[in-house]
Amino acid sequence: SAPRPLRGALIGCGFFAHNHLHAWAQLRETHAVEIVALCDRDADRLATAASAFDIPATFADAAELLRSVRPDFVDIATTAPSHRALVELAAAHGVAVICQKPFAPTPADARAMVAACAQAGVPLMVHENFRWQTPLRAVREVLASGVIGTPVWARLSFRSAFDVYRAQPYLAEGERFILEDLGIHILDVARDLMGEVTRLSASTQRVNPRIRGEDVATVLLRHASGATSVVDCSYAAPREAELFPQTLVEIEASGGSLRLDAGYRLTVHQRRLGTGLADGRTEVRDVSPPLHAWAERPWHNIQDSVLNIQAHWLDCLRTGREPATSGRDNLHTLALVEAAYASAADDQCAVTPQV
Ligand code: NAD
Ligand code: 89Y
Repeated sequence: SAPRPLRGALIGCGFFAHNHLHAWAQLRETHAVEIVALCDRDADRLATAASAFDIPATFADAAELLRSVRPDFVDIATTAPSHRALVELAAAHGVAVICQKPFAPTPADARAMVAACAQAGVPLMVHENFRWQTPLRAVREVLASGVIGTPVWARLSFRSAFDVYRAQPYLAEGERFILEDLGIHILDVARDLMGEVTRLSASTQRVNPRIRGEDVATVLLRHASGATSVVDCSYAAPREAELFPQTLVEIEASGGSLRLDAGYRLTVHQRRLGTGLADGRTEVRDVSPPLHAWAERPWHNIQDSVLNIQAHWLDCLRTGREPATSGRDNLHTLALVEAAYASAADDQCAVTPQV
């Protein structure tokens, strides 16, 4: 028989939350989920989301929502300063939690949030969705299949001049910008593909004079496996073709290499071993993300990953599995962000990430 629908409530009905709501609506039939209530302190945003998604139960206060609705889980789509109070509130009500990235403004907050959920025995997932992008999942599958052997070197590159400040004006205002907002995703993907990081060094720049934080970051990572990778991101990279929001990937391995190029083109090259021949086998595939009915280019790659991570959350809630990007897991990604800022502040000294 069909499982009982899981009842979710969404807190924070701003710019990005509409993607969460579209994805929850798409998962309604396939994954038995229903968003039963919404919360935002801003009455206009609350009313807009309630009417667009036909969700009549609305609250200005998250505590009141939790008391009266008693959902199975909350999906927190607010910005980082509010995360700790909201996650701890959900834990105090014994409610499972999804929390948007960046999980917390400080490592101490993040640890406290993980501890609060562990003590309450509630699942906690950080909405760290980039590793759920269809093209990056394809890269991961190639590595897991072993066809190119053991990775020794990687480059993950996100370079753009897309005007992210229009929809997200707060990105121009913070002392920290690209590492905390976007680099956090690319560092998480580096962990996912290449394993944990033992040392890193970073250099940052601010090119756009109208923002406060850094908009260019270049990070050199040493992985526990002995592999090296370079994570580079920029929102000050005007190019003939705007690639937002594509992450380009190059990986060299013991038995071949792969490249995820612009336009979601994946090239996998296997070296021919033992034959004395220089040539090998090369396969080129289109690994474009699907364009869901509610999605729009160029955001569709990110929007599809929202659907994928939310489907993963529902599978985990039903089976009791820990989500891939649990709060505990995300402490490692946050440690890379902190280490990168520390290294950049100290003129690229090498830093060991501290979880
Ligand atoms: P936003 O400012 O547009 O929306 C946040 C909303 O939360 C606002 O409407 C605000 O009123 C509400 N809010 C804040 N504190 C609240 C509280 N205590 N109770 C109730 N409502 C509260 O922000 P956004 O651009 O939608 O970003 C939200 C988060 O999503 C950010 O952390 C951002 O980094 C993240 N984000 C993630 C991705 C991704 O791909 N994972 C993409 C874009 C944004
Ligand atoms: O906030 C950011 C994110 O998480 O993905 C892209 C973005 O919207 C702008 O950098």
